[in-house]
Amino acid sequence: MQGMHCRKCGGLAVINMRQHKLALCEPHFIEWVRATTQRFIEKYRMFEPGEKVLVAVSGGKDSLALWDIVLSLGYQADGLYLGLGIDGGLGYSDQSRACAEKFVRDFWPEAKLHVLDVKATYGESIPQVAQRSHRGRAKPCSACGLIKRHELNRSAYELGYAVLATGHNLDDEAAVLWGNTLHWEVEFLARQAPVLAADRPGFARKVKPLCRFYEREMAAYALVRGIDYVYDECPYSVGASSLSYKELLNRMEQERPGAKLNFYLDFLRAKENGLFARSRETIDLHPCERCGQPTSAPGLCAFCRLWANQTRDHVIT
Ligand code: Q46
Ligand code: ZN
Ligand code: ZN
Repeated sequence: MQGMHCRKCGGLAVINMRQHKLALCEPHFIEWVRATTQRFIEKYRMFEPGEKVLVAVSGGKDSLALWDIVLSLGYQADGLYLGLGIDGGLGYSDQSRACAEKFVRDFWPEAKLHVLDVKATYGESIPQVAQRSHRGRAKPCSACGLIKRHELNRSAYELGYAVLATGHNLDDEAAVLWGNTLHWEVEFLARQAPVLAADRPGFARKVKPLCRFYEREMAAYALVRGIDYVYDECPYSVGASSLSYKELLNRMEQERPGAKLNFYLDFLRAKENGLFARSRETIDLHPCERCGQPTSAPGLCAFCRLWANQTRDHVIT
């Protein structure tokens, strides 16, 4: 960053965003991130002042940055931490929870951090349930993804939040898009968007306010704000195909700044112009007989089948 100057004030720049041809100093970068997020919230009609937002907080940089940005913009936002019970020898889940708790204490003590521990609720941690179900022979990721989606949905519903916000950044979204395109997962492509309308009345709308920010922009934001976050990735993410997709997209970005952003934005534009419009209609979703969340399976949804013999005796705090 040596020699770079802030475009707004001429001070020393802390970040140079080649794709935007924009270098900014610390205060102007913070201001730019917040104003840009506000613009995305409005553009995609994510939420409005007065709507209660629940931020899914993992303890990583993106979700903590998201929570910080949304609160600094004046929205009413609380956090939800899902305890997955993942250790990996490093105490990954414990560390993540400690970062989330420290963030609230240090920055926004008036905000509420809800905590839902999977093992305390259902009797088994994610690695344990994955082990006994057919879903997790090699890695618990597919059971984990299913459980996280279901429990975030349920929590937002039971706690009365209209909006559920997640910290997916552009690198995440572009990698998912790449994977879905590579395998022509038309139904997934049809559902990939910055905003997903509520599945049913009473359920939360799902939003991704950071979906147009590069991962390095969010890392820089967390750094300049002094947010402590868990640096380690989940131990099960090693070897995930999404990581190799990210590397590939980074190589493209290196050669052509903005390539990643254009890949994602062109996709959104194609969707706006009607691509996949018909495939959405053909997905037959109905409420699960046990939990009421939408499913395409007859009877119980995949989540409820996973815990078919378990009873739930614990609520979200
Ligand atoms: S799915 Fe898999 Fe992640 Fe769950 S087990 Fe870890 S890597 S946390 S995004
Ligand atoms: Zn400046
Ligand atoms: Zn169900």
